[in-house]
Amino acid sequence: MSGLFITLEGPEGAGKSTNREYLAEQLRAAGLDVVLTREPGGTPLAEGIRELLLAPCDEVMHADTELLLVFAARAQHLARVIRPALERGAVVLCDRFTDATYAYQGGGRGLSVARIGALEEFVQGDLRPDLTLIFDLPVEVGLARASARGRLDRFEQEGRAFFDGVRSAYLARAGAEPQRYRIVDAAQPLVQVQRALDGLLPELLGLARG
Ligand code: T5A
Repeated sequence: MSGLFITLEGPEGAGKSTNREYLAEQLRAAGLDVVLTREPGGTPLAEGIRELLLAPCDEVMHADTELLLVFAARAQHLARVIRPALERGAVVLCDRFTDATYAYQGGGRGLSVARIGALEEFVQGDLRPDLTLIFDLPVEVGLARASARGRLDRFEQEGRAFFDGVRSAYLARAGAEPQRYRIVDAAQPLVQVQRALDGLLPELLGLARG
């Protein structure tokens, strides 16, 4: 596939949604075909699965159910959006992908890396992001930002230990494969976060132009 697959990751309230628009604008301004999308979601069917995953629910969702729903949404998203875009040579900018599964279902829920890896292989084959930007910030700062928006979703209602596990899993993955990850300090004021993204642009443009 000739396109470029970039994913944006990080804990709750890290600013991924805010900054994905900014990054997409910069890449489009440089003349690139950019597909901006998100997980869970990205197609009508996968957005339906997202609603199931995020809606607070009286019945406790089993961790395996959650894992399978995440990958069911991903299979649909890959087939309908990500693979076709990469095949035509576009830059796919995706707000969360499988690193979020390792962080939330792995680091947060405690599911094993082997279990997640088996589904990753099944659903994605050898497709992995070319580059992943992790928006990192202290758990309490991200949760305060998310809470300020009002009603909390099913994940945002989790406790501190869950989010500590999420953040640690992201940082461990970045540490284990530094060539694929770039860490952005997301606790800074927005204007500084965007300056940091500007600093990454030459690398992104270089990768996109091959
Ligand atoms: N999930 C997802 C899994 O469990 N497994 C998986 O495999 C996948 C793919 C998705 C949920 O699904 C889980 C993880 C998630 O819990 P989501 O809505 O995509 O949910 O993800 P969230 O992290 O919940 O999205 P948020 O909107 O909370 O976080 P963002 O997108 O990182 O943050 P953003 O941009 O919305 O900003 C949050 C607030 O902070 C402000 C913004 O204005 C906004 O109000 N803000 C800043 N304020 C000060 N300084 C800055 N630098 C700021 N940047 C943003």
